[in-house]
Order: sequence, then C-alpha cells, then structure tokens
Amino acid sequence: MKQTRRQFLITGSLALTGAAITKTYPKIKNKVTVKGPVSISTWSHGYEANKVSMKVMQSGKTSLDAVELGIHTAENNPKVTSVGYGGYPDAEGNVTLDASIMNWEGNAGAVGFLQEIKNPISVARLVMEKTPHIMLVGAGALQFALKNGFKKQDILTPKAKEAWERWKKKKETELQKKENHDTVGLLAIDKKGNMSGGVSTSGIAFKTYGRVGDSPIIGAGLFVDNEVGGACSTGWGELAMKSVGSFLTVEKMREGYSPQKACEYVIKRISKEPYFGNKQICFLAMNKEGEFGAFSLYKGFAFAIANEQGNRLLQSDYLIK
Ligand code: SD4
Repeated sequence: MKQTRRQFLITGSLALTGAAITKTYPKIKNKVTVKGPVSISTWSHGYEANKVSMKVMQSGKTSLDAVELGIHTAENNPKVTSVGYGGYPDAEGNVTLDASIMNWEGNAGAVGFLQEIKNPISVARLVMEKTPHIMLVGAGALQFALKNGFKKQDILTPKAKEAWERWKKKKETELQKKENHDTVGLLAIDKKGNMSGGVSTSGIAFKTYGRVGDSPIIGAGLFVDNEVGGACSTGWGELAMKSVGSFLTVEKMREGYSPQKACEYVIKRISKEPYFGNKQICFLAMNKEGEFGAFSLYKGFAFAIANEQGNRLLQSDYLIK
C-alpha cells in the first residue's frame, strides 16, 4: 500500500484566461487561490457543475446559489445515472432521491427518499430556508416540494428502467461494483470568502426499498463550517454514516490537518472496519484558504477543481493499491 499525495490530471483543462494548459500536470499543488471564487466537485460531472457554479459566483452571487445551480447540471442530465433525472432506481424500480445543502452560517437542509422531483437540492435548500427543520423525507418531502411550486414528473428514464430490468434478470451484483457511485457533491467559496456545500444522489443503484444513504445526513455526506472548511462524500454511504465521515474530515482540519491529510485520515480509519469489504468510499474536502484534498479507499475517484485560472478534472489518490 503505497500512498502519495499527488493528484493526476485526467483531462485537459480549459483555462478561463484562454491560455493553453498542458495536458499533463503531474505536480499540481493542492492549493488554489481564494482571490475570487473556488468550486470543487465530485466525479467527471463535477466539471460541468463547476462551470456553472463559477459563473454564478463570478456574477456576484453567493456560494449557496452556486452550489444549488452547479448541482442542477448533474440532476438534470439523464446521462448521469446516479443523480436526479435519469438516476437508477431501487430494487423495486422506484427512483428515490437524497440531497443536502449547508451554508456558511452553519444552516442546513436535506431531503431523503424524495420521489418524482428532479431537483432535490432545491427542495433541500427550501427546507433550510422555510422550515425550522433540517430534513424532510418521503411523502412529506414531496408534499412540501409540491406546496412550494415544484412539479411532479417521471424521473425514471427508459435507460434507467432498462438497466433495472437487466439487473433483475441477471441478478448481477451491481451493488458491489466499486465504480457505481457517482453522487454529485460540491463545495464552493464565493467572492466574499463564504463557503457552502451540497450533495445530491439517487443513491446506490438497486438499493433496498426504503434505504436512505449518507447524502442527506449532515455530518455523514456533507459538512461545512465556515471557520474551517467543508467536506462531502461519495461511494458506499453506509461507510460515511458509520464514521460520520464529512464531519470528521472537517474536525481534523480544525485540528490543523490539511484537507488532503484529513481525507486520508478518515479513509484509513474506515479501512480498519472489519466489514468494509470491497466497497468504495471517497471524501473531498476544502479549507477556508481554498486548499483542497481528495482521497478514496480504492482507485477510480475523480473530481474537478475550478478557480479563476480554469477548471481541471483530476484523479484522486487512494489507499488500497
Ligand atoms: C449513497 N453515497 O447513497 C451515496 C452513493 C453514491 O452515487 O455516491 N452514489 O450511499
């Protein structure tokens, strides 16, 4: 098990300045300037999410707006089969969505087991802004969404339905696949230096009916403390829940760990569980200074980081080699 702290560029980056950036970037420092907005987001769809998030913040809007609108890109994209519209259903064929959001004041909102609504991140934001609560689930979350102007729609796409039918026939253990985890998580720092974060997911594909994962659980799937930084997770959510992993990552940063060291600490701790099996779990973190970190248990976690200089898709380092 060899560990390095480097991340590797996996796509060419588009510099906002228009300057050409080399395709290899072997020694990227885990540091970006906080002069101007910064956005960091999970997986390759994080690249699109960052683009929108950066635009929103460059126009002077808050990191909370950036998180919400950035996450919409994955929720609205039917090709992203793990988030929002087009997300894979549970074992019974229902698409059930989880999301949470947190702002720089430490306020939070979340929805769990939400059905027939394409943008759960926006419902989570309204739970934060319009209720004295943090989480609404199931029928109550749907009723709240409808009362607040959201429209019911069928979010099970033909492609997702076919995948579910294939899974049923073959009884293939897609649940075990390490790469089957693509929750969108986004952490952003706006022009004023305020951080917000959000996550949105359809959860583990073909999960047990009724299962809710880490994404709507504040501290597990997401945590932001404006004095320190933020963290979010993607992968087998139960591991993030048992470790309260996002909270733990932020607390390690509070103790003085870099975001990279904090992510590594949490992954190492999870790896000691006797029952993590072959499940993937990944953490992404950013501190107040815009220094970022990413680490996963297994190979394959990609994330995107954007600032005024551009947007880059990187491959995270991992523990088990
Ligand atoms: C969950 N963490 O529900 C999520 C899974 C994930 O794409 O990352 N899925 O456990």
